[in-house]
Amino acid sequence: MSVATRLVAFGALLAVLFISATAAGGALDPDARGEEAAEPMAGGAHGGAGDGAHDGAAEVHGLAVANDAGLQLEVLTPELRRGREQRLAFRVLDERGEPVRDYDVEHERRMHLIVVRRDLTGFQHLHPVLRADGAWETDVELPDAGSYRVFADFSHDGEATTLASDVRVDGAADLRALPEPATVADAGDGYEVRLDAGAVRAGEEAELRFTVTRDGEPVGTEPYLGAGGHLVALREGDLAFLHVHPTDGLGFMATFPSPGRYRLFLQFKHEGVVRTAAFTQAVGR
Ligand SMILES: [Cu+2]
Repeated sequence: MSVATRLVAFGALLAVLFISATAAGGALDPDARGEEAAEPMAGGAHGGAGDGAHDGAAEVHGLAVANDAGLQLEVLTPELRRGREQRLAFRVLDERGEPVRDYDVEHERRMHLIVVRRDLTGFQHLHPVLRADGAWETDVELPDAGSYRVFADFSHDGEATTLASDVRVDGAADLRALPEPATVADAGDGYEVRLDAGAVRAGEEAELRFTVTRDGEPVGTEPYLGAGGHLVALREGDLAFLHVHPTDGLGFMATFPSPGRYRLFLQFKHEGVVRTAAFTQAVGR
């Protein structure tokens, strides 16, 4: 075969492949099928999600901007300036592209917004307000430049969901290495938090227990968001967001999905003020 002939033959083959791919795509596209044909696939997808829910706390969240249920996080202010208070706005769109307006109350709020820079510094936990147009907004001040991850943690139709996206803060970012694992963290104003986690292994449920002192004296913390405190755990590298379950006091059950390092942000309330202590947790095999 001459080169030209081969090219023609190859072109014809490509055309055939393209047509069959298009046909297959059409067959798989739910919009191109009748309601009946689409049903088994939708059922299968839901079955998968249901199985995932039974996997327990090892599931990771916060890696995607959209989920299987068709919900999508849209940040309306993807670019912010540093060092000044400004408006951060976002919305959650449903499968039809309409803003979700009906949220379930979880941990006393309908929306929890976690903001943290990509190097796991600058953690903030905010409670935005739902506007009449279906967007959420909150004031935020980001003192340092860099790329920030924003996690919208909420429940809709009885399903807890964490969607995430990024916002940029212009300027030269002074990115920092993750601090070494430690069992004591400074929470400011003389508050110190101690972590007792024992040996934590990937895939095994672990109890994380915190105790708070101020100037060396034990502190009895006040309820915060319907529990003894609030804990956010993020994985180093991809900032996967772990769901943790409060037990009693400042105790939490968490399952770390993989070996490596995680940053724990414990929030507690004392004398009406919410404080944050951050720990690096090493998770073994
Ligand atoms: Cu919250």
